[in-house]
Amino acid sequence: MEQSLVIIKPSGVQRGLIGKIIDRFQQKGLIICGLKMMNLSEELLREHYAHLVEKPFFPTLLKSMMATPVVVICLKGVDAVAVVRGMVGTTNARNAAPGTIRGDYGMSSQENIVHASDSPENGVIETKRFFKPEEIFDYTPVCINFIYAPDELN
Ligand code: IDP
Ligand code: MG
Repeated sequence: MEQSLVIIKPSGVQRGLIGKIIDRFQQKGLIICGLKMMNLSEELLREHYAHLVEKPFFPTLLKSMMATPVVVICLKGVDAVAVVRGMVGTTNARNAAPGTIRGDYGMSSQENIVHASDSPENGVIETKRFFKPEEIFDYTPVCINFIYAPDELN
């Protein structure tokens, strides 16, 4: 199964959406294998957003991501990265489809409520970036055979 790293950003924390966002992923059938609140350092954000450090909006993005603690979540599932990205919606929340987290709760490109890994490789890298090994839990929900058919669970 794939891992996806989700961050409930300060925009989601301040807007009181932590519970609603976690609930959506649980209801979908994704398995929560890590969950905690933390403050993000500039050093960690420069690594996490390395592809954006030269962008003009990077200083305000940094400030925004450090405005309050965030909630980091590691989700597990078959094709979890694509499933979670689909549930999150496009970067600019104003254009995000209704039914997605950004589409339902956001009005901004920057203040877009959540982060989600963009590839299976980054799901693994980002989980290691935000969680210690002992903070990730490998367990199987008792209802696993009602989430997936046997042939979907390799
Ligand atoms: P993603 O979060 O949808 O994967 P990325 O391009 O990886 O989008 O950008 C990371 C984050 O940087 C976005 O979620 C958003 O908070 C911020 N960001 C991206 N593009 C812009 C922009 O044009 N203006 C302001 N903030 C942006
Ligand atoms: Mg991204």
